[in-house]
Amino acid sequence: MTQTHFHTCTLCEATCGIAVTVDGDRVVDIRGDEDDPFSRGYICPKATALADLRHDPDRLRRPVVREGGDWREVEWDEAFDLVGRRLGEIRSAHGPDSLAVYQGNPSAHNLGLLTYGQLLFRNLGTRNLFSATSVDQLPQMLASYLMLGNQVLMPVPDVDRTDLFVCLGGNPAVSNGSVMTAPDIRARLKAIRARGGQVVVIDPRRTETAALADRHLFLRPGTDVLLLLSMVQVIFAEDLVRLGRLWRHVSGVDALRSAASGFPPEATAAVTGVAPEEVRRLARSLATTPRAVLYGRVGICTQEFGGLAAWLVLAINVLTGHLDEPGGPMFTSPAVDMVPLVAMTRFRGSFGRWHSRVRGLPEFGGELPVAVLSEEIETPGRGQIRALITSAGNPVLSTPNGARLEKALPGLDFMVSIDPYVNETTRFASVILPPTVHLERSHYELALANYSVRNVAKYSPPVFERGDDQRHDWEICVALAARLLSRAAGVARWLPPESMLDLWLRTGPYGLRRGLGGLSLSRLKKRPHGIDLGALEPRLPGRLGFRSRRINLAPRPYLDDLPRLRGRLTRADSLVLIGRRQLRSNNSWMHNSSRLVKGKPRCTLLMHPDDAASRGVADGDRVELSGAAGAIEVPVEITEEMMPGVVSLPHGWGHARPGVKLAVASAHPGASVNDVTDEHFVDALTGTAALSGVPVQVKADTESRRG
Ligand SMILES: Nc1nc2c(c(=O)[nH]1)N[C@H]1C(S)=C(S)[C@@H](COP(=O)(O)OP(=O)(O)OC[C@H]3O[C@@H](n4cnc5c(=O)[nH]c(N)nc54)[C@H](O)[C@@H]3O)O[C@H]1N2
Ligand SMILES: Nc1nc2c(c(=O)[nH]1)N[C@H]1C(S)=C(S)[C@@H](COP(=O)(O)OP(=O)(O)OC[C@H]3O[C@@H](n4cnc5c(=O)[nH]c(N)nc54)[C@H](O)[C@@H]3O)O[C@H]1N2
Ligand code: SF4
Ligand SMILES: [Mo]
Repeated sequence: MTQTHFHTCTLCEATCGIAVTVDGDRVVDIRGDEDDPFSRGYICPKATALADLRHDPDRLRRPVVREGGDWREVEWDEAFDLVGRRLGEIRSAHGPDSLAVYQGNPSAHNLGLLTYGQLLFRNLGTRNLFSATSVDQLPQMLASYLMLGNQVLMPVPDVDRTDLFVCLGGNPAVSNGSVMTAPDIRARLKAIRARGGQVVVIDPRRTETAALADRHLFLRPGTDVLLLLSMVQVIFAEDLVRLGRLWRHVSGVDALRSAASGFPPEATAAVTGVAPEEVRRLARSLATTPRAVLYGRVGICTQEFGGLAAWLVLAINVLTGHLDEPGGPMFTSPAVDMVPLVAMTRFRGSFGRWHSRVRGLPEFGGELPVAVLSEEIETPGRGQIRALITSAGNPVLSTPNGARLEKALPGLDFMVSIDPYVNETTRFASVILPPTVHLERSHYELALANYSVRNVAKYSPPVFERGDDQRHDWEICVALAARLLSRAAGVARWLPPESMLDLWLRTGPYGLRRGLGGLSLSRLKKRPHGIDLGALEPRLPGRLGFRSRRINLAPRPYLDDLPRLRGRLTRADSLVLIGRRQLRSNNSWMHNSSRLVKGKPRCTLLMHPDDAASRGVADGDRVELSGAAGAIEVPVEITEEMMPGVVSLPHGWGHARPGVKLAVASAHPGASVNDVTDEHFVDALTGTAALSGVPVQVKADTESRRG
């Protein structure tokens, strides 16, 4: 007997509805849920791999303890007691900062980790909290904090109503959109052009999104800040500033004008590669198109001037009057609304409250940049990290100079990983606590519903009930909290995260108290395909975090960072590296699904024909790619889609490492780009890793070519 259940794919931010057909405890089919009002049946090839995750023989189902080179299965309570005892001992002997935490990307979709995970990790009392934020969206959160007064108040492009979508450092046609939850983004981008609007892509590679666009401009990696300053200069010089409805609430206009005045397009074109007339055209069309949005994403964040670039993207949207207007960057009205939930708390944001011990990089939102993790483990002294908890992360493959981290991890006194796999990172753990996987737990998109192009709400119960021998992420976190947090120790019974969700729904904007459908968990459960709560609506100035109800266009930390640009204007790197995402790949952790890795090897270095010719490299050759941190060997694909002087390699590969228990991934290993990226190459303002624009060399590998 087969049965069909409705759920949501969370492998990326698009949150597509899925219909999962099961026979007993097997998945027999996963397809798009035609009745999901948001995704309307759309899925990409990754959704079906959720079945592979469920059935993967390599996946751990019970806790394991490392014994020499081997793993021994233990009972859950034995594992929890061991972890509680060892972490407790280390904390007593060396203080709370001797414990560190790294939280990875899948945490963002995980109700249990967003509730009890946060509760556990944030209350350990350590300053050594790390996450994927500092290899990702940190600069965008900082801009929201410094300019709008709340780090979670990040705007979302209103793609469905815009007439001009300018995409800087994002490739939504492949990533399926980020800080822009929008199932079937390709169709939404095509619709812009179909209604007479325009899509413009600015990217060092002519991407899959560029293929859908009216125009593509090449830009030298890491120079967005100069392009953006020139656009600001033009907007002021040509009298194109239109603050619109929010004019009373905007401060810092003059300071922004003078900050940009020294950067006319003629002064930056040689460095950015964008011609002055293109900069002017871009600034004018953004300023004069009534419904327009400048969208910046991971490419503008993970680079040397990520902080400044994220500031200027938001500032330009304000200057041109598009922020919080239909077709512009807007704010959501989600059923569980993070903005008021965090407004009165520390989660509203913080910056530079403390600095990392060894290198002095700043805290942001209670976390330190992960680029300092290795040195904080290696460097003796007070506050040295001696124990590490990783949760839903794989920093050996996903953070700069992973090779150094991989050498540092064995030096820890203790490490515990909450993760279903023995992978490149967790193989160093003393104990691995494997949670249930996606289809085995309930789902509500607590965080990402705040960054969605429509207001939507959806709850899915688990497709499969967890086995008695399994634990959810939240149960693991609760068990550890009971052993590690004194305040928590007295609490005998914990409520499941659903209870918190229900409370938030009921007290939220659509909850019982305010009428309007009276949303609650039980009402949501009756609508298994989800509920559409309508298009985005103007939310400012009400949501601004500053008591003054102001948007600050010129926060001090940015102005103080500008002098650093002088060095950039005079530097010329001969060859720089950028990343690349691929439709069948999901960061580092879905390569154990045969259906996603089959076909040609994908961990290839893209290179422009001129760069290849000058190095004597032919298509398909294996080359040595080296940077400050180290060297790897990869095959080359020669293509004119690359800007000359720029090469591109995807991240998340490099599975041929001893001890990794991923049979399929290890047979399609690729090499890790983060063995080449440099942990010292960061945005000095924010500490965000500069994974783009990394200076590299490529050498023809004559040995392997012969072989
Ligand atoms: N060079 C370069 N490096 C990059 C990037 C880049 O563009 N270029 N991108 C960066 C970005 S944007 C990100 S977000 C990071 C991602 O970096 P990470 O978050 O560190 O890495 P992931 O590959 O997402 O690893 C996810 C881990 O979570 C586990 N996992 C999956 N689901 C669950 C779950 O439900 N519960 C638990 N407990 N564990 C689970 C998986 O087995 C895997 O070990 O990589 C960054 N690194
Ligand atoms: N299929 C798939 N989808 C994913 C993921 C995945 O691994 N695979 N990862 C998910 C995650 S964790 C995230 S954070 C999102 C990210 O979503 P996006 O931000 O859309 O990510 P990318 O596809 O990496 O796009 C970044 C773009 O920036 C360009 N770029 C690089 N350097 C620069 C620069 O200096 N300036 C400019 N202007 N552009 C530059 C790159 O060429 C690339 O086209 O994707 C998510 N979706
Ligand atoms: S685009 Fe693909 S990976 Fe992303 S949520 Fe939809 S089906 Fe899942
Ligand atoms: Mo990410």
